Amino acid sequence: MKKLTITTIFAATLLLLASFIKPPTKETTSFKVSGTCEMCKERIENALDVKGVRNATWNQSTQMVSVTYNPRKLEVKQLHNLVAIAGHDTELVKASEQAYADLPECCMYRSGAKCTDH
Ligand SMILES: [Cu+2]
Repeated sequence: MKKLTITTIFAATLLLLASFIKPPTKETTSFKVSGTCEMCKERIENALDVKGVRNATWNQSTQMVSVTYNPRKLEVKQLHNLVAIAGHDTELVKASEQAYADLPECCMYRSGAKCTDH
């Protein structure tokens, strides 16, 4: 009987420890993403609309995107890559020349473009 109790306590302790070691399923990260307008905002946020991302919001005036994601499914670097593939430079990953060239003219943030009509 006593042995059983000790085994139970041991198992319970292990379970408790395991629950602490497990990484969380929700984390929020913020990083800089270059863009010029509402169209950029939509493009950036759509690029981050993937499995494992709960919410992504880009702020035009601060040039920062805030992403709430599941760190068990995605790594921060992948979030940067998704944005870069859509044509926008992040503070870690630069968009390829091709991806950048595919942007509408008014979204070409590298040349200091500013959209005023939308
Ligand atoms: Cu734009």
